[in-house]
Amino acid sequence: MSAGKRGALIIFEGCDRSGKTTQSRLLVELLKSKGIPTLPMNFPERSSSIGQVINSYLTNSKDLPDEVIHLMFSANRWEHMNQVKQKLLEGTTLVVDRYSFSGVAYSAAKGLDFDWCYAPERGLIKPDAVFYLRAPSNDLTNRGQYGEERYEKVEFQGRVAEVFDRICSKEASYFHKFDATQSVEDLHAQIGSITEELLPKVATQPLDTL
Ligand code: T5A
Ligand code: NA
Repeated sequence: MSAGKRGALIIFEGCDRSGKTTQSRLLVELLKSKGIPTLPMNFPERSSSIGQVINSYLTNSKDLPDEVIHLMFSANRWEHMNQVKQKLLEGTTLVVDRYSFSGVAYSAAKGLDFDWCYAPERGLIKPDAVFYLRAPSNDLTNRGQYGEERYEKVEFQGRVAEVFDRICSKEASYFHKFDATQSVEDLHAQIGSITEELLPKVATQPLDTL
């Protein structure tokens, strides 16, 4: 890509099994097929030492106070920020499965204060677009492997969805909300065309922070 043109930071958000991984993989394939430098990422990034603690928490082998695991999820994003910034400035578009909004939604759904949850996310690179895959939690329980991790309970997922909705209204300028019960192909077509319109627009804009 020519000098001065940056990549876009694109995020997928939504409840467990809403289809984020499926859609982010398809979007990465589409952009790559058009010759656009693109990399997938996901949070939590479970391979770092912080990520390994998060993984043992999520798989129920380790217990931590709600505040502590919240800050670890945030620290897991912060430890990758230099890399994110460098890739974007090099012209690589990043397609990221979950980000700060999952951090806020899951912790606020447990009863932690919304603003307290948002505070450690301030200063992270602001996404150019968030694709929010929304579905009633009852519609997601029959999808593969539901129920194996700590948060995969219908009632809890309902509260998570309420916080995602609240964030979506507050951050409406860059949130795109989709009915996640649509077919994989229909969702991909809509997400692909929004992304292709977005990339040239943001390429000359400076990076912003949350
Ligand atoms: N968390 C995360 C926090 O609490 N704080 C944080 O800061 C962060 C970043 C792990 C957990 O961590 C929490 C949230 C999570 O509970 P994770 O590793 O991203 O997060 O794992 P999950 O989100 O639980 O699970 P998935 O990522 O596997 O769900 P996806 O990616 O939303 O769904 P996907 O694409 O894997 O699809 C699930 C199933 O549905 C089918 C797929 O084939 C698959 O079988 N499917 C569809 N079926 C019908 N119609 C469609 N449109 C479909 N799309 C996909
Ligand atoms: Na996922």
